[in-house]
Amino acid sequence: MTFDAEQFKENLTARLRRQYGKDITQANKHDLFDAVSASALEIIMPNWMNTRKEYEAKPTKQLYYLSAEFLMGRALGNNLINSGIMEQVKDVLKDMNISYDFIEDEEPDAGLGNGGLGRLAACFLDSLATLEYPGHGYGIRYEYGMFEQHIINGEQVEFPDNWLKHRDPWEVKRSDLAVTVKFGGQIKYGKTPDGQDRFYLENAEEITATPYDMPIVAYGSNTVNTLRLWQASSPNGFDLQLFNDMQYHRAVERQNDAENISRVLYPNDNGPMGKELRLRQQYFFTSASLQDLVHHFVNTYGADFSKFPEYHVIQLNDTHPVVAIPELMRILIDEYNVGWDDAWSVVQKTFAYTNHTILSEALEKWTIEVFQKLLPRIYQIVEEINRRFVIELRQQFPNDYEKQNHMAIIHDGKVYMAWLAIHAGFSVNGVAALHTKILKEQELKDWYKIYPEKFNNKTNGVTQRRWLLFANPELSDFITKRIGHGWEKELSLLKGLEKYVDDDASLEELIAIKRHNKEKLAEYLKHSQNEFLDPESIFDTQVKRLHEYKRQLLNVFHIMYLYNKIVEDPSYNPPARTFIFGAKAASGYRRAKAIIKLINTVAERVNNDRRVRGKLRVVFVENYRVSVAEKIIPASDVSEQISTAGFEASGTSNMKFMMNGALTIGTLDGANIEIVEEAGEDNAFIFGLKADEIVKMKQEHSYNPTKYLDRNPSLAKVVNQLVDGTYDPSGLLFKEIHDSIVYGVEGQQPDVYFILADFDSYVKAHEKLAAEYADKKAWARKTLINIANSGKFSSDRTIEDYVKDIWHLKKVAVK
Ligand code: 26Q
Repeated sequence: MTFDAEQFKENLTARLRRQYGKDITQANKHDLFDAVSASALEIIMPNWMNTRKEYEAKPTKQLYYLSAEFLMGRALGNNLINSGIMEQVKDVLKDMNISYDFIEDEEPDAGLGNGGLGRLAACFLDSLATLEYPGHGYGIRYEYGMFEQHIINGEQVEFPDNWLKHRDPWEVKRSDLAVTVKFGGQIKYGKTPDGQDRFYLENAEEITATPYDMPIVAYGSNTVNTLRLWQASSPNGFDLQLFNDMQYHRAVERQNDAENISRVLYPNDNGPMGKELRLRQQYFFTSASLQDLVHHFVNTYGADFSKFPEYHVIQLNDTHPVVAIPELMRILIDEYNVGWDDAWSVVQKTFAYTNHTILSEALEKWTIEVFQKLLPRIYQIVEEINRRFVIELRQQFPNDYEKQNHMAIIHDGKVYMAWLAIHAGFSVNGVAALHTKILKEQELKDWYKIYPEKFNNKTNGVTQRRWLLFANPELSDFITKRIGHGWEKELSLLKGLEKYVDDDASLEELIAIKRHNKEKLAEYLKHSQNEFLDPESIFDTQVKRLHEYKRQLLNVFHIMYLYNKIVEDPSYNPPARTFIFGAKAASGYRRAKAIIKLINTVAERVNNDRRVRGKLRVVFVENYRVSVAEKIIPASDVSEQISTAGFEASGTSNMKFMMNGALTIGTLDGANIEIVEEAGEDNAFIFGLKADEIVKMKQEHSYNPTKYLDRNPSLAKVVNQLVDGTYDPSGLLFKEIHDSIVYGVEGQQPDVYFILADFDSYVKAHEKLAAEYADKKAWARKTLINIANSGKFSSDRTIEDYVKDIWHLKKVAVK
C-alpha cells in the first residue's frame, strides 16, 4: 500500500477539525484514536473498492460465513499491520508528538461474540482475505456486545458494553442496501399483480435491516473483504398519532421493539436459551443476508437460480443461522416463483454446516408454538421439508419407529435446527479430529449412517497475524531474525526454528522475551486492577469462558491443595507460581458464578497469607476479552487446557498459547490431541482420563467420586474446605459446589465432569511441570519446539482445508 505521510497528516487534522472542531493541540485521546483510524481507513478504502470491483468484474464463487457472532476485538493495530503501514503511521504520529501506544488503548473491543465460536469467525475472515479468497461475513450489529465484567466483592457483576458510545470509525453505513424482514402475520394464498398464485403474509410486522460494512484487510495483499452487520429499526419511526395524543410511551414502543432485535448479544455459550427474541435475531440477520445475496444475484445474473450455487456457498456457524435454509426456499418459491424441487436442489448445493459442541443441552430446538407464531411461512416450509424427509426415513428404517421419530426435523413438539442443517446441507463438519469422530460415532451416528459423504473434519486454527505478529512483536522479531519473513503467511515455515533448539543464545533470548512480556503484563495489571505479579514466578494461565466442563474448579482445587501443602510443610519449596484466571460466566449460570466467587475467595486468602508469600499467588483478571488476551497469552508460561475429555470440541486458545511459547498442561481433548501430536508428548504435560474411558464410565455408571475422597485425604480436605468455614465462615457460599461434586444436586450425578477422578494425575502433571521449570534452558527448549511445530494451527491452514473440501473457491488477485 502506498503511504503518503503528508496526506495522512492532512486527513488526520481535517477529521479533527470536521468531527470535533479541534486542532491537534486540543484533541484528546479519543479524538486522536478516531482521527487516526479514519485516516487509516482512507488509505485502505481504494483497495476495498477495487476488491469489490474485481469480484464484480470476474464472477466467481464467493463464500458467505453466516454467524451470530464475530468477536473482532480491536481493529486499529491489526489493520495497520495487515495493510503494512504500522511503522509509517507511528512515525507520522511521533512527528506530531503523539504516542501510538497512548491512543491504541482508546479503542473499545468489538466484542460481538461470546468466546471460541465468535473469535474463530474473526480469525477466518482474516485468513480468507490474506489468502485472497472472496469470502465475507454476515452477522448482527449488536448495539451492546459481550457484557463488561466487574468483580465486586469477589463476584461477577455485569455492566452493559456500550461499545458504540462514540462512533465506530471503521464501519460504513449502507442505507442504500437496507431490506425489510417480516415477522408474524397470517399466511395468504392469492394472485400477485402480475397474475401469479403465491403465498404471502398479511399483517406481518415489518422490520428494516440496515447493513454496516467493516473492512477485512488482508496481510500483504490488496484484498479487502467485507464483514456486513445488520442493524434493526422500525420502517415507520414512532407513531405520530399516539404522540399527538400525548401517549409518549406507546408512541415509541413500536420503534423500541424493532430496535431491540439488534440491541444485545446473548451472553450464553454452550447452553441455549429458548427465548423468542433470540429466534428473532437469528431470522432477522439470516433473512436480511439472503435477501442481499439474492438481490445481487438477480441483478447480476438474472433469475436462473440453477446457477446460484456456482456463485455462492454459505457456511453456517453452528445452528444459529440455520433458519437461512427455509428462508432461501421461501425467497425462491414465494418471490421468484421457483418450483419446490428446483428450490430444494439450490439449497442442497449451497449450505454447509459446522458443529461446535457436543453438549446435548446446547443443541438448538424451538417449540413449534414459538416458531410458528413468529415465522408462520418459514414454519410451513420446514413442515414440508420434514414431511418429505419422514417419507425417506420410513423407507430407510421401516420398523424403527423410534428412529423415525427421533430423526424427524420436527418431533416432540419442537423444531430441531441441527437436524435441518444436516439434512438440507451438503457438508457437516466438526472442529477437531476427536470432535468429528465423536460426532460420527456417537452424537450424530444415525445421521452419519444415512449421509456418510457429508461428514468431514476441519480442525480449527487461529490467525498468526493477530496472535503472534501483532500480540507478540518481540517473539515475531526473534522468529524473523532466524527464518526470515514468510511465516506471517505460511506458518509451517516455523519448523525452521527447530535448528535452534540447542542454540544457547537463542534459548537465552527466548527466555528474555518471555520475561519482558511478563513484566509488561505485570505493569498492565498493576494499573488496571492494582495487582502485583512477580515476573520471576511461573505464569500459569487459564483464560476462557467459565463452564463446568472446562473445569476451572479442578484448577482451583489444585491451588487449594498447594496452599494447604505449603502451609502444612514450611520446608516444602516449590517454584513460585502465579495462577492467572480470566473468565466470564453466562449471566444466568449460577454455578459458574459461584466458581468465580470461589476463585476470588481463594485468591484473597492466598494472596494475604504471609506463609505462602513468594510461593503462591492467584489473580483473577477482570473483564477478559480479546484485547486482554493479547497481553496475557504472550506472557504465559503454562497453558491450562483441562476440560473433561470428550467435551471441548476443539479449543483455540490452546493454539494461541502454543505459538506464543507456553507449555500445555492438558487432557487429551479437542485440539489438544493434535497439539501434542505436533509438539511431541514430552513437550507438554498430559494427564487424566481419555474420552473413551469417560464414555465407558458413564455408560456403566461405574463412576464413584467418593472413592477418590476416601483414597486421598488431601483431596478430601480440599473438598471439605468448601464447607468447613475455611474460606467462608457461613459454610453456605460454596455448599452448592461442594454438594454437586460429592452428592449430585438437582437430579444430577455427582461430579458430572470427573474432577475427582482426574485430580491425582493433574497434581502429578503439575509436579512434573514445576520440577522441569527449574531448568530454565530445558524449559525454553520445549517452548521453542512448541513454537516451531505450531504451523498446523494457523487458520490459514484451516481455510485451505475448507476451500479444498467444501467451498471450492478460487483466489482472486486484486490490483
Ligand atoms: C445459542 C442459543 C441461544 C443463545 C446462545 C447460544 C450460543 C451462543 C454461543 C451457543 C453456543 C455458543 C458458542 C459456542 C462456542 O463458542 N463453542 C466453542 O467453539 C470453538 C470454535 O469451534 C471451539 O474451539 C470450542 O471448543 C467450543 O466450545
